[in-house]
Amino acid sequence: MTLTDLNQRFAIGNHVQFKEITDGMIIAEVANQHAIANIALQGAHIATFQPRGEEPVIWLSPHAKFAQGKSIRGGVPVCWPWFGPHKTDSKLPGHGFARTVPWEVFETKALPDGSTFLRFGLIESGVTRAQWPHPSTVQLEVTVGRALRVELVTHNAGGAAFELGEALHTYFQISDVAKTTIRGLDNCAYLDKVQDFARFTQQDGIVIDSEVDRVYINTAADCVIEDKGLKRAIRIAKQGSMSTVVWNPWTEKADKMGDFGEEGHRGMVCVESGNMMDNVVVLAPGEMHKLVAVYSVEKL
Ligand code: TA6
Repeated sequence: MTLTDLNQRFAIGNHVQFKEITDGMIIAEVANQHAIANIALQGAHIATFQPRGEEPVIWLSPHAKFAQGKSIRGGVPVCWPWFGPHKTDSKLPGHGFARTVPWEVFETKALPDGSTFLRFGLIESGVTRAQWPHPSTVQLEVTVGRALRVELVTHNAGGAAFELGEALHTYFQISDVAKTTIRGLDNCAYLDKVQDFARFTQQDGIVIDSEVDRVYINTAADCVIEDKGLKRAIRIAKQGSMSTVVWNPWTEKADKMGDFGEEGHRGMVCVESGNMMDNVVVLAPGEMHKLVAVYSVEKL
């Protein structure tokens, strides 16, 4: 669909407009009384979200590359239909292919409370089918309001069950890691990627003073990012998710990745709602699975 077609069919006054940025990348610009947001059609990737009168809630690297087939550093990358490395084929992309392939717009709607609803669907192709032979659909439903609600909906359209790994790999903007504590995972078991996935149990809040890369399992709990610098807390509420990943690459890893910017890792933390490792989802034929995350700001 061309940019003109997109705007003819799905633009909503000055609430939703589609723009081409670089390299043929198209984004949906969303602006309403509650918030502003930008969503790239590639990967249905929410790149920014900022409630009016607040600092941005979602972090986007100043060095994020908006290029065809490349993952965008920051925002809400959709990890699907697997999380982390592919189980058997190391040549396949980490975190699945969904975030780097084209998605299409199915629906946009101005809601009665002034929020904006958008629904996207992954466009199947030879590229996706070669990596994922299971007949299935995946859609992302986004509601931009005072809070940001994201729903990742998978449907097994085939005749055989498949195993699904997934996550909303969300980067949150913070004042500084030294002023931030992540709460909600006390007494929760986790696998520590930094220590070869050894298993531990979380005691108290999570303070980040080195690389943190942990998969918390069997938890449906909300998380709260307490940011003393911005005097705010970001609440991450979720449904249909039994795993939470907490990640900060710290200096060495961030420098190696090359798209965090100078000390960029200090201004972000990933708290990712998903289902992976012990919590992968087995979807029976005809079954649908919904992963929901809602991001909201509270005063500290
Ligand atoms: O979610 C944490 C993680 O799995 C880290 O281990 C690191 O690989 C991160 O994802 C970033 O992955 P990406 O492919 O987006 O660079």
